[in-house]
Parts: sequence; C-alpha cells; structure tokens
Amino acid sequence: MYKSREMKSRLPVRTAGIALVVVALMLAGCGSSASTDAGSAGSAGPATTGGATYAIVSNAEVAAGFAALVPLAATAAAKVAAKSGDSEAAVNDMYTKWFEFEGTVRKNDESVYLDMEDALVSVKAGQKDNDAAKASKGAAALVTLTATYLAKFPADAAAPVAAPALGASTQTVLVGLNEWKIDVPDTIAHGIVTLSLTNKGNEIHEFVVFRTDLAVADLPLDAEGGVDEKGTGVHLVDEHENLKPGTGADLKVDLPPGKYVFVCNMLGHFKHGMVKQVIVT
Ligand SMILES: [Cu+2]
Repeated sequence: MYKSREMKSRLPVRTAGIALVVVALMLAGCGSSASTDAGSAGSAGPATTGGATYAIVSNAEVAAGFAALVPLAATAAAKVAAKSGDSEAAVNDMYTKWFEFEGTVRKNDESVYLDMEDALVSVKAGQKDNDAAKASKGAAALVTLTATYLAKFPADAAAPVAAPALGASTQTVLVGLNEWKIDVPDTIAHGIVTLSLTNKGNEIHEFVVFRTDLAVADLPLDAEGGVDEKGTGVHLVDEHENLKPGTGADLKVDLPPGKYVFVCNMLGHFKHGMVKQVIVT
C-alpha cells in the first residue's frame, strides 16, 4: 500500500501532453489487467462462516481458538517473508479460525478485539503488499494481545451470556465510484459483507474502508490531503486499489456494528468529495 501511495504522489501534474500519454497507458493496460484485479480481490478476502461469525462460545473454546490462531498468524507471516506461493491461503486459514470465536472476544473486550482486528489486517495487508515486516508486526501484535486477553478471560472463567439476536448476515452491497462521489446506502446490516465495487467514472479510483466515530470534517489527513490511514481515531478495515474505469471488483469485509467512512484516497479525490459515511447496524 505504501509503495503505491508513493507512486501516486509522484504522478505528474496533468499538462496536456503528459495527460495524453497517461490516458493512453491507462487504456492500454485496462483490458489485460481488469480480470486480474477482480480475481485477486475475490480470493483475498477472508472465508465466510455465515451465521456462526458472531456466535458466543465458552472461554475454554476461545483459549483453544487463540492456541490455534497465533501459530496460523505466525505461519502466514513466515510465508510472506519466504515469498511462498500459498501465503494467501495461510492468511485465509488465519481468518477462518478467527471467525470461529471473534464474537466472544468482541463481547468480552471491545478494545482488545479492535486491536486484534488491526493486527490481523496487518498480516493480510503484508501478504497483499509483499511486505514481510508489516505481516510479522501484525503476528507479533497478536501474540501480545492474546496474552492480554487471556489474562482477563482465562479458559476456566464462566462463559459470557449470549448476546441477543446478533445474527450476522452475509450480503452483497453495490458500490458505485464516480467523479466525485461514492454511491452506497447510508446504512448496512452488520456481518460478512461483499462490497461489489464498480468504477463508473473516467478516472482510476480506489476504495478504502475505515471504521471511525469521527465526522468526515474531523478525519485525520496526510501530507497530501488524503485521509491518513494510520491517523488517530481511524481504523483501516480494508481497501481495494487502482480500479480502472469500467472495471469492478469484490471486497469482502467483516463489519461489526458501528460508524464507518468509505473513501477514495487517490491523490485529491477525497478533497473532491469522494467520501461517504455509512452506519453499520
Ligand atoms: Cu477516486
């Protein structure tokens, strides 16, 4: 993600001559890579476990879950470092295990839960970006967070009372990207959500999901005037980069209830209004 962000900031000012070359290059690359974009996005998302996502399990089951999850995260990070071909499968295995007990962690300790989600996203982003340091940082954070959690909720503690009718859903939500807006419903039901992205405009767009309680006007900004993906008060959930005009891709995300903003963080696009606040119920 950081590599492409740097590339964006180095994009030349669009004087007439340069713009023609850029457009020609974009058109040339469009047909060949469109299917690649959609394919990688579809398989990169975590596996769906449907209604079991927010199941409340016993503390013993959570402890057993962490005993399996921590090595899975370490394995995924090691495969990223080794540039192994099945590193993406290892990330998916990690998420599949996490989905078995994350609802209980969230119910017991929302703060640790959110930090764990960030740690897992770091492993996943490291895999996508071929960034071994990022993946291993996420795996290491998970070890620390697991110890923190298990100290508070050991395996032999009584199970929490089940949350009433959380009933996670699986659904597809259509998202239209255009100059300069993001068309998506104001509210989305929580659960595993497939965001079906379509670039309906004439520019390359991207799509970034943040969980944040901040109003759009209060979002932390980076030096280029985009939303600072590591800024205070925002949690990066996931993103899909470089969606060419006329192409689409699916981004599968796990959205607990809360406030979110969807952003196009291409240079200048956020300031042009490509941001949408969404409530997940
Ligand atoms: Cu955009």
